[in-house]
Order: sequence, then structure tokens, then C-alpha cells
Amino acid sequence: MLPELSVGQYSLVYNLFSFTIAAMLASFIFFVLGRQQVAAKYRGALVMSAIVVAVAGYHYFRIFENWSAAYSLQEGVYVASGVPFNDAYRYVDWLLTVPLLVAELVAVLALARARSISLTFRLALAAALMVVLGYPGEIAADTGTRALWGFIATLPFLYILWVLFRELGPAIGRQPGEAKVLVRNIRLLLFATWGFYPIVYLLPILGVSGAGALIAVQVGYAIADVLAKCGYGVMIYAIARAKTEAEENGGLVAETDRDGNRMAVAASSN
Ligand SMILES: *C/C=C(C)/C=C/C=C(C)/C=C/C1=C(C)CCCC1(C)C
Repeated sequence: MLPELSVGQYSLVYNLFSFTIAAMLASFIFFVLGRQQVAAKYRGALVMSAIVVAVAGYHYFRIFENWSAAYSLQEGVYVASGVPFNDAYRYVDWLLTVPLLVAELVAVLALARARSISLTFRLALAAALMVVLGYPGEIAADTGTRALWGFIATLPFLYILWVLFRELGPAIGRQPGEAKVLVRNIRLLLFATWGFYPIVYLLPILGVSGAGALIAVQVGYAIADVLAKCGYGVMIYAIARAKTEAEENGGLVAETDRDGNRMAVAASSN
């Protein structure tokens, strides 16, 4: 049952959902137009960024409508109208967008083809598994079931982090100049924002509930989503731009190293 909310609490979430829709739409336009500013091989990454914010923008529109329908104003406070607030929108959204987010990162690294396919496949599969395995716990009535599925869903999450921070470490170290710093930063952004979701998932297990918890969860999700989708996409764009510039101006040659990574090496440094 949804807790009673003050006008301020209700409006905070209402306005933030509205802001999130605007941010997703603006990002969509930015990523579509930004494609022209990067080399052809990085365009796929920007197309994926655009799809992510389009899918999320649609879901936020539905969540926003759902929020309005779930509450009605009575004598100065917002009370549950009886229409349930549907958590499935978020999970369907994640199922579609989270695999694309990891695929974007692999695409912008522009590794050797076989390596790229293998990484995309493993990361996207782990991301989808994480979301699918988390859902039974999300809708479970008892905290024991929630904890069990949450634990199982954390395993693919840890695998993703392992791949990003261990397996991909050397390949990231070989990214040209500015791109290397940006890729390290985007990895941190991913870690910081993605880490928020399992923490929210834990709240009911820790006994946190009521109006304060509901507001914190919705505000937290909206901020995390804007950073993990719009902000992340802008960083993908910045990496693609940096690499495009390095390749255009630096007289770079593509080389393949021992692991089969394509890497750009300055032919003559300035
Ligand atoms: C744009 C949406 C994003 C980036 C969503 C990310 C979601 C997660 C990283 C969710 C992770 C979960 C766990 C690691 C365990 C508990 C269940 C989940 C699905 C909340």
C-alpha cells in the first residue's frame, strides 16, 4: 500500500519525473545529431545511446502517468487512489537499456572484432540476467525471497564489474591520450550509478519503509537514471570525439597487439 504524502513530497517526485522525461528527450536529440561529429566506426555507440534514452524516456512517461494516477489529493494531502504503482516499468526498461549501455562502452573502445563480439555478448547477457533474476525478489512479499533473488542477481553484477575493471583494464590502458582518461572516468560513473540500484533494492530488507523511503527511492532512481543514461551517453560521445580527433590529426596508425586489440599508436609524436 502506498503511504500518504505531503504536497511537497508528492510534487518533488512529480517534478523530477517530468525533468527526467525532458532530459531523456534532449539527450536523444543530442545523440542523434552528435553522430555527425564522430568517425563512422563510433556511430553505432551513439545510435545505442539514442535508443537507450528513447526507451527510458518512454518508460518515464508511463511511470509519470502512473504516479499521477496512483495518488489523489484529499484535504491537502496525497492519499493512495487504489491504482497500484507499477514497478514492472523499471524492470522492463532495465532489461532493454542495461545490455545496451554495456554494449555502447565496448563499441566505443573499437577493439578487434572477435574480442568486441565476445565482450558484448558476455556483458549484455550478464546485464540481462541480473535484471531478470532481480525481478522475482522485487515483487516478492517476504524479505527472505527478496534477499535470495537479490543475492543471485548480484553474481552477474559482480561479473560485469570484474570484466570492466580487470579484463578490460589493459585494453583501456591502450586507448589514445584523452580517451584513456575519459574511459576510466566513464567506468567510475558506471560503478557509482549502477551501485545505487542494489542499495535501493536492499532497503525493504533493512526494514526501511514509509513515505520517506518511497520518496528517497523514486528520487534516487530518477537521478541515477539520468546520470547512467544521459550523462553516460554524453561521455560516450566525448570518448568518440576524442578518438576521432586523435585519429584525424595525429597521423595515427592502427595496430594490433598480442591480445588482438586494435590500438592507435602515434606514428610520430609531437
Ligand atoms: C538505466 C538503468 C540502469 C543502469 C539500471 C541498473 C540496474 C542495476 C545495476 C540493478 C542491479 C540489481 C542488483 C545488482 C541486485 C538486486 C537486483 C537489481 C536488479 C536491483
